[in-house]
Amino acid sequence: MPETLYLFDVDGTLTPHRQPIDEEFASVFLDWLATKGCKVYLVTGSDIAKTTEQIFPSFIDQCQGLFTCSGNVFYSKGQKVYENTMIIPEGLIENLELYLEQSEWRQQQGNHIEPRPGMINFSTLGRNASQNMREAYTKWDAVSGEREDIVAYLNELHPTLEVAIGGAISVDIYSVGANKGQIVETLQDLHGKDTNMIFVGDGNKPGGNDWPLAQRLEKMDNSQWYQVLGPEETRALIEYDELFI
Ligand code: M1P
Repeated sequence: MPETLYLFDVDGTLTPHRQPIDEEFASVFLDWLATKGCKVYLVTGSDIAKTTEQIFPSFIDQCQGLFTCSGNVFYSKGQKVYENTMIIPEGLIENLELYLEQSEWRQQQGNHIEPRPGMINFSTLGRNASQNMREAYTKWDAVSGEREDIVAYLNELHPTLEVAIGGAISVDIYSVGANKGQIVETLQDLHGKDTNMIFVGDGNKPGGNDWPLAQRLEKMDNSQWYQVLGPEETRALIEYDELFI
């Protein structure tokens, strides 16, 4: 009998963007995991430092593993299993700096270009921004379409890269194929080719950072993906036992 693995994005799916998980939801989730004996993997675009600010250690320990940086780093049983490196194409950093200079968003808060293992995170607002500033930028971006413009700008200049809209204020940049979809091979190596996979994410739409994983699962008979608008919808899927193939 093939195993079923449950895969969850973090920001926007288990937690509000860059916020800790709601304690009551965490308890509902961990009860479900324990009662049903579910094998859970977390799959985030974020890095380990931010993820452990949002998801407490005993929660992570009850999962089978944690993929960070869009699948470019993998942790299991408290150990790092692998970490990919990105070869940064010539001119990319200069192109990002130029975009920043010319951006119409002028309240720039610092830490705009964040290299992570296997990827770069870019934000014209900057990762040092307060929660209020993040919310102001997200509203402005929805009207101005700045992040979609960044994607188009980089796609034009760097065809060897993929650029995805992940969280609320930034884009994630990685080499073609170094996206969340890459975790499928790792999981099949660990659990077998016929493993069933169920994925829940908030970015399962073209251009979103969950989309490559959803697309990869689409090609498998024994898998399913769910798009949510936030942690409340993820909680409802769990409470109403809606996660099945
Ligand atoms: O995991 C989703 C994203 O979460 C954060 O995005 P933002 O700060 O834009 O809300 C970032 O860590 C980003 O890399 C990540 O993809």
